[in-house]
Amino acid sequence: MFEKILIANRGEIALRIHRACREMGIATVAVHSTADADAMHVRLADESVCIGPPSARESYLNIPAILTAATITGADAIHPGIGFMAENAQFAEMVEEHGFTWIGPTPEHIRIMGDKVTAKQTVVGLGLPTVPGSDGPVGSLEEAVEIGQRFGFPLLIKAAAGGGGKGMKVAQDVDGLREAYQLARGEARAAFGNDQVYIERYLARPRHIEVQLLGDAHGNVVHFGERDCSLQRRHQKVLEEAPSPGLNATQRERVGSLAAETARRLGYRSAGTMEFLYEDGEFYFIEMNTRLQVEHTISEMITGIDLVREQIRIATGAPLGYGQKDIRFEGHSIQCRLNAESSVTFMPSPGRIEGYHAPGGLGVRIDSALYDGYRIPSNYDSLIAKLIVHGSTRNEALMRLRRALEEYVIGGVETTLPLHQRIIAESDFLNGDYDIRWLERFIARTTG
Ligand code: MV4
Repeated sequence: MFEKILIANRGEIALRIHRACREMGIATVAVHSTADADAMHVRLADESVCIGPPSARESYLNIPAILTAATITGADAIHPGIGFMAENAQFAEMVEEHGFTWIGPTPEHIRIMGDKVTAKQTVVGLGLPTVPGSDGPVGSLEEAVEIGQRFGFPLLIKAAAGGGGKGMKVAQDVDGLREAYQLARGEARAAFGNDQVYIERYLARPRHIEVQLLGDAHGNVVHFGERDCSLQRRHQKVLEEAPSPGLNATQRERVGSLAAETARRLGYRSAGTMEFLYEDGEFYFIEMNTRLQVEHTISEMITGIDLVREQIRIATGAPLGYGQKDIRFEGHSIQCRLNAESSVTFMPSPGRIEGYHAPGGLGVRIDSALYDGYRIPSNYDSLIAKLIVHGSTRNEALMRLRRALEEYVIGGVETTLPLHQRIIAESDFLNGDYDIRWLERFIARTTG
């Protein structure tokens, strides 16, 4: 087992990883920017190293500084957390070249899934259903028009280097396609330095269903069920739940085993997530995330398994030690992401926390690095806390969520807490009747 892990991240996820390390008797090294000198992830870690100025590019993305911090502290392994270095294949390689263990998937798997065209071609080859469309990159306008004639409209043009919704353009007809094709390529070139695009049939009202996976270095893969992440605003997830209220037991079993079987054929190692769109009873793979995710928590709540501990064990070469049949699914879990931003305009609201009371009690979990007096820097993501509830049924989880949201006090900054209160009062949400369009429509309808 590792004796010391460097956590190359900040905020709630750095704390989350620290907690798993602490339970396993592993010492932790925090890295931080000058803006985070007083951060909770630095306070709790056994050691800390300042790796640069506030700008993420010069600190949390600063490869030489992170590797130097690992060297001088004598860390055995590096956990990248979420974002920053987590899906950087070159960094994963450098970590290993410098003699540290990378707690994550192989650089090869990170690379394959980082290119959405290669990812799609790879999983199609392994038998996963995907959205009908181009078989690969679409290199010319003529080719795009030919696909339009073959598949019909509406179509969606996506950037190969995209993901997370960046660089997508909808086309309603051939004229729209000509325009969207050029626009999409231009935007992709500007955003990613790669103007490769591909085309899919546009699904109008799907749900976003993703499956949590874990693979070990011995070819074993298990899944931890699905999460419904349809409630998003501008491609940022807002509220997630597991299991999905939109699937029955047969559909649930189908998407779970499809994902696990594909990951097994890939030889996938570590934590990963396969994302699907679900419409009219069909699942379509869209992307795979080769990292831990912010919403891994709700899969932990319904299975009782610590996914970060498992990631660490797997990185040592240990086998999973259990199979799919050993994973027991119990109850329902919901996560609300609390951001330091206005719940009406969504403008960021950094500043000092004045007055902090976190809810607790049965079935309530808070993953947050907040404390009273903490100053939220303006340099990073606005996620400040995750409120996670668990209940034996969806109704029990909702009952606890309503109570916990009422109890939560985060003073001094604006947060999205009121948005969550409004969402969970809606009958569509209570009925589990929503898709990827629902939240933006709800916000438009209720805030004008
Ligand atoms: C789609 C789609 C409709 N049809 N693909 C958005 C982010 C990226 N991961 C994939 N995305 C979508 N791909 C086809 N063929 C609609 C979306 C989409 C979306 C997906 C999941 C959750 C929220 C979303 C919001 C807008 C668009």
